[in-house]
Amino acid sequence: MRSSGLSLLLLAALLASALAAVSYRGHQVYRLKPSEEHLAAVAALRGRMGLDFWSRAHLAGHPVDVRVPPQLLHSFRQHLDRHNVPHELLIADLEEVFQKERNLTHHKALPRRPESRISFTEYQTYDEIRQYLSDLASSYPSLVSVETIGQSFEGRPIDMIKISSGGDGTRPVIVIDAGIHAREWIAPAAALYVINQLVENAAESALTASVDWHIIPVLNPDGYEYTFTSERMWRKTRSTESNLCVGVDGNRNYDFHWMEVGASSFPCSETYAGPEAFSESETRALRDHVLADSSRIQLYLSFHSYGPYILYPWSYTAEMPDNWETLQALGDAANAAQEAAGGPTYAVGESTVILGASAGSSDDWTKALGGVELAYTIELPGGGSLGFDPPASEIIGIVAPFFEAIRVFGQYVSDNFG
Ligand code: 0X9
Ligand code: ZN
Repeated sequence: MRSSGLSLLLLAALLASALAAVSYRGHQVYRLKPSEEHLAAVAALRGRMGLDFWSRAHLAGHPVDVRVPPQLLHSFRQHLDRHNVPHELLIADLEEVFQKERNLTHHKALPRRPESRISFTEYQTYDEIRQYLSDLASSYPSLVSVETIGQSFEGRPIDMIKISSGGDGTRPVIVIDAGIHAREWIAPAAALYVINQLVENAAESALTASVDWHIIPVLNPDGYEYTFTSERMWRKTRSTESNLCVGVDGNRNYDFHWMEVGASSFPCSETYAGPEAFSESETRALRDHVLADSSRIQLYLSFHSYGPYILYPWSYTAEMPDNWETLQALGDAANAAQEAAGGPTYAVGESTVILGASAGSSDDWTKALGGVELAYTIELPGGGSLGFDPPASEIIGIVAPFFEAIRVFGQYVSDNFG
């Protein structure tokens, strides 16, 4: 009895430690500000194991934020000094940032607004998001349906909400996904806000009058869940094809110029492209949905963080796509509208020109092989001095102006294809 009680205790302790979240105690975040002459020194850091690049930009003049674990701090700073790379310390202790945020979230006890089923004063878990979508389907049966477009590696359903006010199934469609990168929490939050406005705000009904919206708020549910339970800074899927490291970068896994540039074949890299293109069930789910509805889909938006940027293909070359003038003008109009509503300035442009190359991304594939002429990756704003993680109190201030950009996209599709 005694020994079984003891072993139970032991088991509980073991379980607790296995489930305990990864700590970022002592991790610092630096903002590098490279000019042309520093780019090589910054590039040399990219391959270094253990450094976590939060910004993908690798062009002069673009700030690059890097998370540095304690054991690498010394050599990292040495490298910066040796090459005179301008930099500043953005976050002195990342765990403190997360700790503060957790305390706020636990103590907030803000009443959820009774008129809405969702709040934008906190980040939603995967289960809460599923519940919200299914509540909407029950409450608005003539406008909303929810489909599962696939299963994640660990077997979680990947939900897509279809918002359609009618028609005979030939209306133009806008596809939006978010959360392929697990830690970019503001992206699913923005997708949820779009859903919330399109469905629950009667004043926005013009946006659904002649256009259908297919929105996947969490394309990488395993990774997203994992960032809530274990490792806040997890980016990739949770697949285990490789026995070296877990996960594949979903935004390098699409089969268009796969693995050619700006992607890694090393399984432990944050930009690991996978053992082959479409190795991940999550990217296959998006692919299969796009192909199934290809003739109707006029616009594709993939939500990420952080920028702010509105990017269009290509991400494998700096060459412009044929319709770049349309893509640029529409992106500019979207940016202008959200700016007028108090949002920040999104840099609008071709992805490789703005950020550098990253082949195998979803917008490239969707445009080139999915038959969708208008494809964008939108990098929502980060948390300023907090780097990646806008505190929950800032969600609404980010997503509400951003909706004005979505309105421009919706209006465009309605005017041109509706
Ligand atoms: O690296 C990425 O996948 C994106 N940046 S993130 O910080 N969210 O990881 C940039 C994607 C740029 N590529 C395309 N627009 N295709
Ligand atoms: Zn991303």
